[in-house]
Amino acid sequence: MFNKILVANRGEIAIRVMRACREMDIATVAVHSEADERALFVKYADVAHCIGLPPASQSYLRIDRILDVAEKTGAEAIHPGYGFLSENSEFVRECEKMGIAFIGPSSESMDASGSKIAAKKTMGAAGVPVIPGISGEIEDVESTVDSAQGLGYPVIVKASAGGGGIGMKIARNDDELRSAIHSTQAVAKSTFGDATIFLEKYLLHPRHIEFQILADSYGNTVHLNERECSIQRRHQKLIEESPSPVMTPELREDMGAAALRVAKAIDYRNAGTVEFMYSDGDYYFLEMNTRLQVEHPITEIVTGLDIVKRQIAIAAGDRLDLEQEDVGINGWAIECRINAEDPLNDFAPFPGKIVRYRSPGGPGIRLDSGVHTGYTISPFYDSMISKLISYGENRVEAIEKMRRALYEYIITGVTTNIPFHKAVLRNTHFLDAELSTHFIEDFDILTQVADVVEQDKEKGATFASAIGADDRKVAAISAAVTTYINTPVNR
Ligand code: MV4
Repeated sequence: MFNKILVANRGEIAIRVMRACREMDIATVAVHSEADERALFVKYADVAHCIGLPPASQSYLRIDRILDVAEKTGAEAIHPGYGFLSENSEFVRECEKMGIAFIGPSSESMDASGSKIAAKKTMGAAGVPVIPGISGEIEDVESTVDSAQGLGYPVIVKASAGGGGIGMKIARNDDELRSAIHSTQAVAKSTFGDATIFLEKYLLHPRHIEFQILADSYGNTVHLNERECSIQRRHQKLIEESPSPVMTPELREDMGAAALRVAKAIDYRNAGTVEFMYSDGDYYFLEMNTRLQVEHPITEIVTGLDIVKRQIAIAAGDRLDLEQEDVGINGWAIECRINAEDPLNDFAPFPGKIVRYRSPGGPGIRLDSGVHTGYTISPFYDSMISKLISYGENRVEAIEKMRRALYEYIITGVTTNIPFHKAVLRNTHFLDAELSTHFIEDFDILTQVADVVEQDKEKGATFASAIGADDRKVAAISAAVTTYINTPVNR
């Protein structure tokens, strides 16, 4: 096992990884920018090194400086977290050159999932359902328009080198398709330096369902069931849950087997996620995420497995002492991403100083965060404050616990999306698990967010009124919102 690990990330995920290290008696090295000098993850680490200026391009993305620190401190392995360098195959190759273990897949597996067209071809050949489409070289627009008619409108044009929906365009007829091809090619060229595009039949109301995978270096691969991540906004997930409300044991076995074929097709090692779109009983491979994901805690809760510890053990060459039949599902977990952003102002980021901070707790609550009273949320990085996770015996109990926790959570000084989560957690379509990637627009959630803000104000329940008050006052305010919290989930 490793003696020392460098964590090439910041915030809550850096702390999450270092917690696993501490339990495994592994020393930790933090690297940080000048903006994070006083951050919690820097204090949590055994040693910390500043690697540059606040913009990520001058610190968290500097492969040379991170590897310098690894060498200087004698770190034997690097955990990349998510974002930043976590899916950068050049970084993996540089680690390999220096004899430092990268806690993740090989650079080859990473590259194999980089090109969407190539990945789709590989997965189709491995017997994994893919969305019907056209993925030859698209050169002649008119012949492409002809073949799109065979597919049937609407179609979606995507960039092969793309991700996160960048450049994607939907077309409902020939004219729209002609302009979509040109526009996606232009965006793909300017964003990724690669104008290669492909076409797919556009699914109208898909759900986003993903499978967590663990694979060791000896060909042992298991999946840790699914997460449903349909509630998102501009490809930014906001609420995830595990298991998925649409899952049946048969579908899980089928999709789980497909996810394992995906992992095997690219000789995958370590933790990864296979994303699918699901619509009316059919599912299709979307992409493979070759990293630990933000929403991994809900899987940890329902499976009882520590994914980060498993990642470290796999990277150290341990065997996965786990068979598929050992992986169970115990209860239900929901994650709400708490962001410093204003849902009523187009979800604009709201960086600033947290004046008052009181975290929720009690039975069925896990909070992964890297902030505290007096902490300043920097405009240089993403606006996530914490991940609030609730769990119970079933979905109803997980919802009740989440509602309670959302009303216990006090964050003042910055605007947060807590009212958004309160609105969703009482929306009847959410309660009925009627989810899709268009959930927010389809069910007019933003109007309900405005209602929540208004009602909380009327009841004095926003907690803003509790600034400077003692905890007894806070408790009294809590009591004022029990009506909301106790609205029956089963109607
Ligand atoms: C789609 C789709 C519907 N039909 N492809 C968005 C991110 C990119 N990786 C793929 N995406 C989509 N591809 C077809 N053929 C709808 C989306 C999509 C989406 C997918 C997963 C999670 C959230 C999403 C939000 C909007 C659109």
